[in-house]
Amino acid sequence: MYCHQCEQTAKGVACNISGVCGKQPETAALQDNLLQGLRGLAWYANEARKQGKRDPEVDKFMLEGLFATVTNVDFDAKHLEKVIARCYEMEKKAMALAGTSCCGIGKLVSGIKDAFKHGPPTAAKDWKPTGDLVKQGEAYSIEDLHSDPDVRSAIEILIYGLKGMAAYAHHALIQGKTDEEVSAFFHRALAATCDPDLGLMDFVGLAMECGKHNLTVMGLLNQGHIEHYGKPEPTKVNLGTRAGKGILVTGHDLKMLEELLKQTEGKGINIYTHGEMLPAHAYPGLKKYAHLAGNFGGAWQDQAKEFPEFPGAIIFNTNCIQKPAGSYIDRVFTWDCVSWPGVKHIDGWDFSAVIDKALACPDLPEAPGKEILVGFGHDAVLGVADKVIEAVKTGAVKHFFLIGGCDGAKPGRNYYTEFAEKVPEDCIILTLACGKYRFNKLDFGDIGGIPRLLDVGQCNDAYSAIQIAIALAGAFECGVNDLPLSLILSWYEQKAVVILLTLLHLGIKNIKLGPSLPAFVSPNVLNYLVENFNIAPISTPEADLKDILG
Ligand code: FS2
Ligand code: SF4
Repeated sequence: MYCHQCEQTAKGVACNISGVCGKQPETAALQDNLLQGLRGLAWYANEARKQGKRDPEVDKFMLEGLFATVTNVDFDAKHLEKVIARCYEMEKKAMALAGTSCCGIGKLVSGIKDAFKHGPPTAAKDWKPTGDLVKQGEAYSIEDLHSDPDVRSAIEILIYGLKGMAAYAHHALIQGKTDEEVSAFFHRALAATCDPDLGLMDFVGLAMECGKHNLTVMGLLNQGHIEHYGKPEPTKVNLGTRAGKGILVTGHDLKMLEELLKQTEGKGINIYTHGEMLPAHAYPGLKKYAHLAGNFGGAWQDQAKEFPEFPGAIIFNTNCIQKPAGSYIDRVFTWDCVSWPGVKHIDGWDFSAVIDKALACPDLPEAPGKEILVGFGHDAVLGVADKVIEAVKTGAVKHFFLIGGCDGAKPGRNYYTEFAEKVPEDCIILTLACGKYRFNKLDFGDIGGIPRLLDVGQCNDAYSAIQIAIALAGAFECGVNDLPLSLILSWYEQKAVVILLTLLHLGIKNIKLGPSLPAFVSPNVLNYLVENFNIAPISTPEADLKDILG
């Protein structure tokens, strides 16, 4: 195996024995096999689209297939084999749509010969999942994407961006939102990775375009959430527990939470959020359920420590899952794209197995905890825009810091806690995603009634943070880069990669990124990012604050 798609990759180079995340060589090979299949599928689907033909089933599968390869999502070899089999079905569909036979011979229909001039590289074109899928997967490696390390780096950035965008597009689809241009881009961009004639700047351009489409996708997801659950509003969330049965929901999918809330109503079960589900409490359409009791625990990497302390049932509706310990594995469920071998899996919307498990588990104690504030999406923040603008004009607020992104297990992430603690008292901190658990229980006070810590939401709510920045830039009649706003980002997996691409697409400069730089960014590609966007690795909170505030 050779995987370096996430921040915790072994020795900062690559996981090549087994994954630091728990991914075994067998599942790594199956994911490589799947990616190869998806590239071939994309190539044929892209050819079909050039002829005005598309199939929503193929489009939907592309999201599921890519999502299955995102860090901390699918660790289950049997499940991955099924996804690969489905990929082959979809590829045959796409081939038929494009006018080729499904037998791999590549029978060309007259009139589209030019479109097939190059064709996907042999391996992708002839991809056919037969025999030993692990062995077959071992023959494909991201190291073979291109012989030039810079081109390979740019292709990898594109592929990881597509993976992150697929996760968000999948959530948006569950909310009933899609965009044809985005669906077409998935195929066009992944098909491009099969084109031997493309060079470095082609892939850099496609990566930036990926950032643009991801803004659309995050916007669709935001729209879906608001249409279904109302605009997030500032809301206090209790961090303790209530006496009675409980289910802990972790992940990003709000629709899954809503269905569970409906199905548990009146059953004496309290629902708790974990990790990236925390912002759910701010939506009127979700907080109306009296048994949405509070938030339990912190970010994803603390699950092995925290889950044994939660006596009820636990369900993962997206990443980040870690190997469940024996003390709680029988209470864990995975849903939809998430899978772990030996863990009960649910597809669809019937959560009776989770409910039965929760009812059979011991009660949680009555132990009210501290309350924290969530719900500062763009509508809430811009609702008090006059106050915020006035505070900047009078000098009461000197600077805004967006300290956002993923949390992770590797050392070095205390930087973000220390940074937040050292932010001067006349500055406001915006935060989003799971990295905020490093500091969201600290007291930051307020400036003239504006809380100094504003939780914008989940990682996908980067969309909301962007809307806030654009509105402030409009109010101050300047560009976003001229605002008294600095972005201090933490990355871990591929959703963070695509958010970074979105920020770069918007021309946002001077981002400080940590805790370490991605192993898949080659020195020359890094130079390009530094020269064009002035991206810098984090150093120390003191030095970075001095650099930003002068
Ligand atoms: Fe956190 Fe994990 Fe949100 Fe990432 S819960 S690192 O997937 O997407 O951020
Ligand atoms: Fe290693 Fe991350 Fe890949 Fe897991 S996803 S194998 S931790 S690089």
